[in-house]
Amino acid sequence: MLKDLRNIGIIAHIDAGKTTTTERILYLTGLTHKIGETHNGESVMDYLDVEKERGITVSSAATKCVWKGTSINIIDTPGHVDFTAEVERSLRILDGAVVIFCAKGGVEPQSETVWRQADKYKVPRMAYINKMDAVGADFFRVVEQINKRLGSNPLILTLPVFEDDTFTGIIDLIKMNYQTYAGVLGNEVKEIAIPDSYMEIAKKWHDEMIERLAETSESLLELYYNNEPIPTDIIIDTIRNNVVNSTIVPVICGSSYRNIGIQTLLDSVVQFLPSPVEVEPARATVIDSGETIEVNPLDDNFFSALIFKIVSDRHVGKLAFARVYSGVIKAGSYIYNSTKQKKERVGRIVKMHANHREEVSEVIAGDIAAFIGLKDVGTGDTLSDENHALLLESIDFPEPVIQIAIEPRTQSDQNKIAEALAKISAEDPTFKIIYNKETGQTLLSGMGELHLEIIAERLEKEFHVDINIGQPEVAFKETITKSAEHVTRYVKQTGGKGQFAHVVLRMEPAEGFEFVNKIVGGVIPREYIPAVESGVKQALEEGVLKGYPVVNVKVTLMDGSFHEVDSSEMAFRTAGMFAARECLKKAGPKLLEPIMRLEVTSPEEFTGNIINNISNRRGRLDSMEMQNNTQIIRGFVPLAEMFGYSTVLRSSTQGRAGFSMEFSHYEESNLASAS
Ligand SMILES: Nc1nc2c(ncn2[C@@H]2O[C@H](COP(=O)(O)OP(=O)(O)OP(=O)(O)O)[C@@H](O)[C@H]2O)c(=O)[nH]1
Ligand SMILES: [Mg+2]
Repeated sequence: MLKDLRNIGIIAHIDAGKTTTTERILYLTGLTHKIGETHNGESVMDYLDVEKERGITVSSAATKCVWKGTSINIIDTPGHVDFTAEVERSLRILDGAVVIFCAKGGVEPQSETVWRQADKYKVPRMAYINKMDAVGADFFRVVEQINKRLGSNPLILTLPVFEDDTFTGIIDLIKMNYQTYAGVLGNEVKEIAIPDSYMEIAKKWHDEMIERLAETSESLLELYYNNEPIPTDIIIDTIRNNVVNSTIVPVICGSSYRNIGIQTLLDSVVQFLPSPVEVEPARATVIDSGETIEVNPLDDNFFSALIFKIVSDRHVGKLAFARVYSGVIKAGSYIYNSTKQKKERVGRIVKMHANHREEVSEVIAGDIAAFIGLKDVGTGDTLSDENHALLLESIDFPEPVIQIAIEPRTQSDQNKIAEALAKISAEDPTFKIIYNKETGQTLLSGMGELHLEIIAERLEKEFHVDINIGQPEVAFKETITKSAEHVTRYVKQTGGKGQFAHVVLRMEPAEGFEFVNKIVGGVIPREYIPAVESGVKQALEEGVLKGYPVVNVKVTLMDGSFHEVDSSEMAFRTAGMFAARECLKKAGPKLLEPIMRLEVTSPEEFTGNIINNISNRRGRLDSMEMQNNTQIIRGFVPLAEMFGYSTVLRSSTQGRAGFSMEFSHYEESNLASAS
């Protein structure tokens, strides 16, 4: 039954305990028999070698478990900013999220980022305040930050209990009891009476919970006014309705490391987060009519699914992870990839349990599975019925901002490298490869230094290629500031068959890239138009200023002519390329550079120093705020100025300030010249 299914993501800043929590879930739902800790490199969710070595998650991992009769698909995501795309793709296809906060660190900049990502995809969510066992844990402070900094409406459902300063369990404000844990790794929940010393605070927060819920439900309000007991299922239903509409964020707490609170977390996922039938239906465009429709997860519907992740597996080849939005797909059947406009066969279908697979014969609407056997498939592709070809909304990925040059050490590495890079880039949409024909170098661009470091490490360890790696550099881009036109006549008569192509292009500033064909009356035959577009795209790969990729242009093919004998696709591609390059020169080309959002936390005494330093780095201040004697300084800085910042900040503040930085946007560069 679809109502007994949950598709959820675990999202948070780095080290909040996402993987630790997921490991506990696997243990309690009987999928693993021992718990693997991330810091020992034994987690089953962090199964890549680089993850085990570093104790961090770099790639989202999916797993499926069953809790009290409800199936839960869980995606554990990475917290580091460099892997934000992993969060993006997961949130795009999930129905709910558990946002984890560290009881000590509270709402960190990256917590805000993942929160906004969840807002963007309207993902209903609940909050789990983890690490209640840690020194300095402060439950109520984090709740307040969830309210103030995230602008959301937290509703406390559990309270932490400490015995002799040790975190021992939680008070369930719905059941009004005290839960402690016994048995092997906390697998038994003991539900006992609330300790006397906690009775008053428990009552206070129970009443507050009921009052707040009464504001949102008439049936609950009526019982409340008449002083009648309120049945648990009415409380639960009311919370769930609020969660689905994102009007309330239930907050629970625990310590995953100490195995406290996980059962309540699982109960909450089942009780409060929506099933695939309770969320807003997905929207898709019907290819034939261009009309937008809602896709409902009914099994007798036509088939549609979105590919959200590609993993190349040593044994089975490409694994394409899909969320099925409607219909059913059986192993061995044909699908239509409406993004690539290709028919392909789904050989086998598997359900993932971290790195272990279970083969299934079919997958139904609302569920998540991985397909084996698709060849030409990429992240963001829609699969559908050929007779009802649909396009689901794809996934947005941020642009890479940092690049490094790599060189193979030997000729044999040269051959291996291209294949390895192709595999990595098929998995990772934020990783781009540019071959520089002149220098023979390969430029890898990605989201940050850690991202590229990990790719280089995978090349050496997983693919056994020896490479020399250059220093990280900023990935600039180019754009234009005004419109321009150019006429190119590409004519060559050198004996034999000549070449002829004549195009008139217009280029203007735009959002993203757009190619418009305004040719009428067949002055350029239809079959040559894609060749012109491909020539234009080729020209845009290297801008006319410094050879950086050109973005944000609209190119219109206005006019042209052809020759019965001498015209060819090749000639039109070349003409398109020439014309686009000339347009670029005339259209006021400008360099764009990545601007980062910076947040520095520091003791107040260093504020002046830090602000000066930001402005010396061509940065601008955005806001300042005091929080518990800590100054928080937020601003925007060009990435090009930020290499080595951590050392400077450390030495100028005696190591007492910290910072975080993430990509914000590209901006016109006022650098005289970029390297
Ligand atoms: N004291 C304490 N430590 C915890 C708790 N939960 C997790 N940790 C520790 O915090 C560290 C990070 O935990 P992970 O589960 O790897 O964190 P994560 O959120 O998956 O991190 P990334 O995937 O790298 O973003 C590990 O050393 C954990 O053992 C907890 O409840 N209490
Ligand atoms: Mg992790």
